[in-house]
Amino acid sequence: MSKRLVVALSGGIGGAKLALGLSRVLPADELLVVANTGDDFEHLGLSISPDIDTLIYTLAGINNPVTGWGRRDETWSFMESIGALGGEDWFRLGDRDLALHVERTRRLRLGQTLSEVTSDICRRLGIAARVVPMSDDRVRTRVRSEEGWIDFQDYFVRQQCRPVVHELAFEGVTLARPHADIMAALRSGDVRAVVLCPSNPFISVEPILAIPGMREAIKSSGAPVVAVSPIIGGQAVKGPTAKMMRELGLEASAAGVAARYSDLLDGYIVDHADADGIGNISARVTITKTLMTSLQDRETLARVTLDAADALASPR
Ligand code: FO1
Repeated sequence: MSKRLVVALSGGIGGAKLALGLSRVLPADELLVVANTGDDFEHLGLSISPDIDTLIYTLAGINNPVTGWGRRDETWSFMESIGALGGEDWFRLGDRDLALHVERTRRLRLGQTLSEVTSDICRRLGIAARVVPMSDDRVRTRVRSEEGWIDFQDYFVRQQCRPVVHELAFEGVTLARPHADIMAALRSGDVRAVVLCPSNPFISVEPILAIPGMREAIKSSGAPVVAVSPIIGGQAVKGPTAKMMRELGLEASAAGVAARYSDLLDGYIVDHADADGIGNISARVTITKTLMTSLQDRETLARVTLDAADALASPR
């Protein structure tokens, strides 16, 4: 049996872009996207899963192309009204997006798991690839700044990443069980590649890798592990990756991200802008254009990533 399943770890907007590219170059039953849930939080009495939603809106083609998160063609009546009532309006919830949070919250309260809800929503949105939360157990990324420990979305959105990050913690991760479908896939002996999407390593990928058993299952899957650098020219395409790396005392570079993944990587996809400084990492480096602005870019980067994995898998 030829290895045919691609398992992609994704969080944030960059991750969703590559996941879309992968979904367009692979048959639906050959892609399983593992969604980060460390960014989840309770807000306005709702259970909100930003990285799951960014992923499914993107895969369904209804994401907001400007922000990357939330839905396109949105209206904001709810936000205007909640603000007028003195409610919290710093986390922007469009009217259509709000329906998803309300319905997810209702189902979770009925005892459905996050993955059950996610799977049904994907079906209703016509998404054929499998999207699986990293765990159905609660994991929450928290940030220690000058003012002590704060919730991730408070840091990322309400405070616009201004606080200096001294430490990150994934609350609950040591007790979290990796989703059974992910472990079954990784143990199937059928995995073509494990792809670490171009997301912020700290907030989007490491919560997934920190789940007990996940790293080991990836390493023993027999599949090449290929990461796509989220840094281009020493900067993150979006978000606080480079700032966070500097504040955490790490080299804010493509090589710095590779060092974070250290022994896990077999392949690393790096932008031309970072080709010089990448020489001496152990993973096999592929230099390409990693900035994804068009749909074609997403598909091309997905193909380059899969080709790199296939080259690593085939005997030299
Ligand atoms: N990010 C923002 O910078 N501002 C927002 O108001 C905001 C609202 C929002 C609503 C729903 C959703 O699924 C994501 C949203 N995000 C917003 C993005 C989110 O905070 C981040 O994309 C992830 O948590 C980090 O990757």
